[in-house]
Amino acid sequence: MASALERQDPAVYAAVVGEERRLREHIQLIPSENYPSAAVLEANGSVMTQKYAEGYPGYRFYQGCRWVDEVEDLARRRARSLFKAGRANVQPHSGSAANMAVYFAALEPGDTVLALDLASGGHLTHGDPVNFSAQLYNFVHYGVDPEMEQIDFDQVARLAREHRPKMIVTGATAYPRFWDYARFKEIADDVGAVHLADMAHVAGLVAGGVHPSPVSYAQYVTSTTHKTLRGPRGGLILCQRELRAEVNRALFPGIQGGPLEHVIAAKAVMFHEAAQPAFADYARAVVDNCAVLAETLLSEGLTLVSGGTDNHLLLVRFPDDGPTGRVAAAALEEAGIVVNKNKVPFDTKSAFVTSGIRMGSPAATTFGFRADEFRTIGRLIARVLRNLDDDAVPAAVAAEVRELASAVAARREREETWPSLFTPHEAVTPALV
Ligand code: DSN
Repeated sequence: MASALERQDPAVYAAVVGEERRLREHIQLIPSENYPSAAVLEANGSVMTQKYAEGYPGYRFYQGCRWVDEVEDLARRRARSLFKAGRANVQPHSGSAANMAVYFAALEPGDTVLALDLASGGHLTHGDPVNFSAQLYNFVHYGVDPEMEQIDFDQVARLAREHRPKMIVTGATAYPRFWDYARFKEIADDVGAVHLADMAHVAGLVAGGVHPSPVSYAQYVTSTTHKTLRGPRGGLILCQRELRAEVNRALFPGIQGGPLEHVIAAKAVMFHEAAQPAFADYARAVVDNCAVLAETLLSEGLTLVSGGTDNHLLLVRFPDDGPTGRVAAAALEEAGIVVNKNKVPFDTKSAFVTSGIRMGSPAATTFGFRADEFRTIGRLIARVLRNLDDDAVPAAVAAEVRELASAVAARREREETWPSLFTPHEAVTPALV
């Protein structure tokens, strides 16, 4: 029996099936993506999408909220317990909304904020000129030092003393090293700033105990829920108990209307999964696999920003006379290896071109790739990058990638690895086969 979607809307159905194939046949190395479990997907696709529930559990503007209250409360409690946080708000639709709510709660327009610059790995919402954050607040940026390509704490301290920011923001979208949150707290305390730790990239590593937690060093912690945490797309705010009322008000009614209760249900499932001992094994494997990928790329002669990685991601820097990130990422996609072009510290090329590519291990580790296979992936990447002028190479590598991915998927299914992932429509819809 064909699915409702297949019968009713073949065009959308075909796109979904195409995406499922891409997710099974290509190697996903974009470090901000992951494969959520089948249970997370089920909650995300549930009837909870239907309900208007403006407000918070127990204080809603609509009747009929018994079950969405239940699920949102569960999500909040699980988030607090997972990260040992004072309070949790699970309503942000995205990381961007989570950051905006914290800015609205803690700052006045025009206030000064100190954050990591985009070329050093900072997020758009950390004061990139094209983003609302830079338009509403006076962002000053710290960066990495040119030698080590790691956070330059002397610069952070100097800029903090010079500009007396009201807030210091930590966290990045492309920084391959640990965050020393304690050191940032010292600097923030020295100048009377509050500390917002945006742990979007490393939240799953924090939950799994393989990256320091910012929670006791920051008044506010924001995150997305779909990266290393492996949940549905969305955002999260954690804060100290006494800051809760302002944060909640800033998000709703300040920024958002009705919460996405289906996504909140899926977040609740994800928080439960992330609290399991097996998730800590997953987080450890993510870091170990990324280290293997880094070692392999280095041994193949590539240059990595900061010389390597402590976490789930790495950045390849191309020399001035080498390929651009745009060309390299496109060639790798043709070879079935999905990465993204990315600026590297002190990059002179635009964000559309770039001198680097970013990749990481969270999604491929969930899919079932192990250390040896990450070594193979590293070699395949190097082969593509060494032969950008040879049109035959991407297709040859793509065939190897398909074979490798299919062997890994078969092993995953045979061993029933936790958690179970999506079942492709081909497997449940005989009409398609
Ligand atoms: N765009 C996101 C990323 O890929 O890292 C930033 O959160």
